[in-house]
Amino acid sequence: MKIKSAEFLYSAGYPEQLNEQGVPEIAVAGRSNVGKSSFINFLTGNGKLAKTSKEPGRTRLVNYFRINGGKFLLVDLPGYGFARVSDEEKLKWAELIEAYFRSPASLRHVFLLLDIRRDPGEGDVRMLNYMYHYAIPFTVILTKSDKVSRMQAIDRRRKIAAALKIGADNIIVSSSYAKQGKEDILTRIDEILSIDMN
Ligand SMILES: Nc1nc2c(ncn2[C@@H]2O[C@H](COP(=O)(O)OP(=O)(O)O)[C@@H](O)[C@H]2O)c(=O)[nH]1
Ligand SMILES: [Mg+2]
Repeated sequence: MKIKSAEFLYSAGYPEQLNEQGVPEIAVAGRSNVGKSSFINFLTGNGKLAKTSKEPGRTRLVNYFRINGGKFLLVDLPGYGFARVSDEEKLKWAELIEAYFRSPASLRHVFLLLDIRRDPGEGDVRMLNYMYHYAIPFTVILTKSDKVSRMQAIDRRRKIAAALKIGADNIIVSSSYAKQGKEDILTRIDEILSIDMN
């Protein structure tokens, strides 16, 4: 698959604003600052599509992007694990995320992003549990591989696979900065979109 066009469609801040377009959706999840927005920009080849930030925790919205004129949507989910948020905001986040996962008619797959340098945290495990609970297929993407050596990357991939009790072949190593992993991810998207849902 080649991503030829990508455009911002809309944002949802509340469950009522989630709006299925009848087009397959692939969601991008992960803690704030893991590199979700950068990942979307990297994949689509549009550095300005999704807003990236040095300051974590700013995106509280579900952002929808239309790929190749509506072949599928990439959905940038609000991040978790940011320390400086109120309980009220955490609740709001959980309500929005659960509402999103609960109505998965169009949701085909989740890319769960994890920083290659960190062991999976509580929020990551909770996100994984959502996916098991709602039976949503997922692929783990390790981000920021430019921060480690090739040898370390292999080791981190194996360790994270063991920690999550998933197969290492369900984990793709990537770097938006070093432009690593794109072919594997696009191939995975092809596989996801080719699965017959009927
Ligand atoms: N070294 C490195 N930094 C990255 C990479 N991707 C994103 N970042 C940085 O990580 C920070 C958070 O990125 P962002 O995409 O906004 O994360 P989000 O909160 O998950 O959407 C920013 O400072 C990015 O420049 C990467 O592949 N390598
Ligand atoms: Mg973001």
